[in-house]
Amino acid sequence: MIPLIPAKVAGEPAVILEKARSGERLTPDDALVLALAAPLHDLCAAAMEARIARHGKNAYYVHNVHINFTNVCVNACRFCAFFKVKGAAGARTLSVDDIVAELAARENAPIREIHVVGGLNPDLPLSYYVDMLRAISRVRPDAGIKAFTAVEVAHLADTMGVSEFEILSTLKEAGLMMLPGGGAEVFAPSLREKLCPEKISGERWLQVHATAHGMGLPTNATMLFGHIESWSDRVAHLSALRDLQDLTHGFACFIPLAYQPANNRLGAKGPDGVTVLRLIALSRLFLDNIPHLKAYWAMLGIKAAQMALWAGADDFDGTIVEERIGHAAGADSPKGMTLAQLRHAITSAGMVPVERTPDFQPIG
Ligand code: V47
Repeated sequence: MIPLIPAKVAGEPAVILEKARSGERLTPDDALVLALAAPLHDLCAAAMEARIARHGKNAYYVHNVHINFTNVCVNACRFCAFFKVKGAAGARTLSVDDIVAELAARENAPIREIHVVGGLNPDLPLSYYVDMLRAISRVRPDAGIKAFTAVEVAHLADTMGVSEFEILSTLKEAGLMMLPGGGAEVFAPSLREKLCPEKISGERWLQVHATAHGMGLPTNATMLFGHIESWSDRVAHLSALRDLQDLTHGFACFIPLAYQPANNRLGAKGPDGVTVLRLIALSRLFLDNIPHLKAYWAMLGIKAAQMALWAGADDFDGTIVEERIGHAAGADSPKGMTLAQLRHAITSAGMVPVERTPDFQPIG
């Protein structure tokens, strides 16, 4: 059942969709009306027009690997099934040599992006991160390194007693190309209290991204959805991203992350297919200043991700060898895809596969 729209945001979905079509910016109240009351087909059709105007039928993808260098984390987020307490069974931290060996094992693959994120492991000094970046740059000079969420950057700043600017400058100097969008979750403080009470606030997450943008480091942005948040919380999150983007223009891509419910302490159930499409479409219409919108197949599943390409998404992420965070929480997608499988998923959805770099430059 579609929830009732609060009287203060009551408006005509058709009028609001017309407003979007004419290029007028949607207000958060407009977005809430669309989320709650626009017919799914109309919402997706308008988002599709916006997507076609920006990207035609291109669906971008990247040949990438994921390196999760440590699962040890002091944050213990309730939705996370990936983290381990230090010393617990299954806790593991890769050495820089392990990472080099992992990349060397794929030396013939024309990888363009190395996606690196880890838990907040207090035993790892800043020098470990710097050595890692230098080593990756040395063994894969042809790939861009997208590494370390704002949460990790803030953690390093706190443990080193220096500013986030200093941490980012050091990492950039060592080869960091851009920041991934993880750790944003949902910005609403009352939800963070329940989801991830130990994690940095939404304001601080935004501040780290603003700092990165100011230094010429592009970043992505995520939102974890389909757990205990409401449409108002989702719209407020999108609104905070749009406001920052107006100031910095540094976000390359928005990535709605579909919550996976297994093996964690949160116990909510994850989004259904209609919620996925509504959120993708709404994001395309509302985030008029963020160029790309990702259908992250690892969390959505390949079929829903293909559908998302028809609801406004233009990016299919990558080969992702291998995804661990969603799979620890029960994602039933493959852990990685070959380039041929990835291209096939895109072409069979009726889109045109375009290979890209981490910062969304088309290749070839
Ligand atoms: O920050 C944790 C999320 C994120 C669960 O920037 C979960 O290109 C679903 O941010 N169900 C990490 N999600 C992944 C991420 C990402 C992935 C791909 C590309 C990019 C990019 C960024 O995963 C975490 C958290 O929000 N997460 N647990 C879960 N149970």
